[in-house]
Amino acid sequence: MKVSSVIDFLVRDRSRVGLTAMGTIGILAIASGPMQAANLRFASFNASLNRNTEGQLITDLLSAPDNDQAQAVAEIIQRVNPDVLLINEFDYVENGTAAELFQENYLSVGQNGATPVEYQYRYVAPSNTGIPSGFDLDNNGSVGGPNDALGFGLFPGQYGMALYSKYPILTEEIRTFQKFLWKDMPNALLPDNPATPEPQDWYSEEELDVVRLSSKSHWDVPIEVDGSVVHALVSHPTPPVFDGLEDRNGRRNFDEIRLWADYITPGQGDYIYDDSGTVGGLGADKSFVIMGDQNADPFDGDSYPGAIQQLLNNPRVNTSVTPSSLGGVQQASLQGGVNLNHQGNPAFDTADFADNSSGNLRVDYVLPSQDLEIVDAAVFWPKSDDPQFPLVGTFPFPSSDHRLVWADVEVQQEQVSVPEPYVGLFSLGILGLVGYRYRRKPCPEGR
Ligand SMILES: [Ca+2]
Ligand SMILES: [Ca+2]
Ligand SMILES: [Ca+2]
Repeated sequence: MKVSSVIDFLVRDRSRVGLTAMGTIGILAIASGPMQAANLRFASFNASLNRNTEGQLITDLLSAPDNDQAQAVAEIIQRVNPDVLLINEFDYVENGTAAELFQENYLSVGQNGATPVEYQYRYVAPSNTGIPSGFDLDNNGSVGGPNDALGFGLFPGQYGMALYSKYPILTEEIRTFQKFLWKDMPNALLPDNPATPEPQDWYSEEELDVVRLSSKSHWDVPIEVDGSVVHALVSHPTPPVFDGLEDRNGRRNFDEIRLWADYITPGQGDYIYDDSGTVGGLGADKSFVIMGDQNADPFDGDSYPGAIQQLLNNPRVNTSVTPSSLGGVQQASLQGGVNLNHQGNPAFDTADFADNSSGNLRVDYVLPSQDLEIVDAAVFWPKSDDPQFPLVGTFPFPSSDHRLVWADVEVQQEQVSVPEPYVGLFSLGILGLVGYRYRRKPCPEGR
């Protein structure tokens, strides 16, 4: 369209000129306005809402809205009031029934005077836990049971995950990595059977065709925040213990963490395929928050060397603020044992494990991308004289052996960008309006 005809088009009809000009001014005002930021609280909580039999979680959440443990978990969530919340150890139930019941019967009910918290958006998906592999994966001479499942579990979906959000989840763009095979990771740390001379032969060729990397699942869940998108990268790598010299769980834990490290690193994620067959990692310009119980402490415990450093030392991960608590420091001191020999700062601990084995560790993480400024962060672990201390307590725990971890991050609202050809067109619209008014001004209305 020629410039003259554009102006002609704009001035021909006065109402059209008015609307066009108003729209133009409005859009230009947004485009030239200051960048706005939304402050979002992301939280990761291994809430121990798993049960030992299939369906028990439904029974607990449905028929007993006064289940003590679920109430304590709900009150912690209400006291912290996250905008986006990952719950680890939440049994997977088809159609999200358990996640819905937990919202309705617990989160939507003010616990102990706390304000209810409403999540309009939820996501759950199947977990590898408890799915029979058909093989003797733990090499104990028999097939079956939780150790031979695709992920440790007594029934399919035990120890699953649930994601709750106050902001819209872009469901169509979710990627899951439940079925990614461990052997398909380049230079995978596949375990070795020390009794044979061949390397990395704990699993047979036939077993490697079914052995999945993720012990539960890995989800990339894009969340829309006022026009911007933040990818929640959530998972729950297997504990690096409960195995033998072959260290199959420690090695799997390392590679489960590595999947996200490669996923966010430009050029490193090309081998990764999701459950719908799409290949590749996360774009270098994408914002993300990695959340989950990674079952790896930077200094203490039994994880494979460097496991969590794959994320903590990744240049794309923002570690400017480490979530901390006063209660973690106090409990490490009170509980003693191996805690006294730990290298890590107990203020960063997120789990209260037995003090004659691993002791209290930092295993739960909320790790934003570098472009998301961390405004504040903490571990919900009050000191023993705090009125909220009974929510976390000491063993046997009223809620969970893990503590909720949160971080407040600033998400820049997407600047409204007008494609250049349209900027030109809108500018012409204003010129047209000016010209129209200039020409019309001396003339009486209705001529
Ligand atoms: Ca077995
Ligand atoms: Ca061997
Ligand atoms: Ca402890």
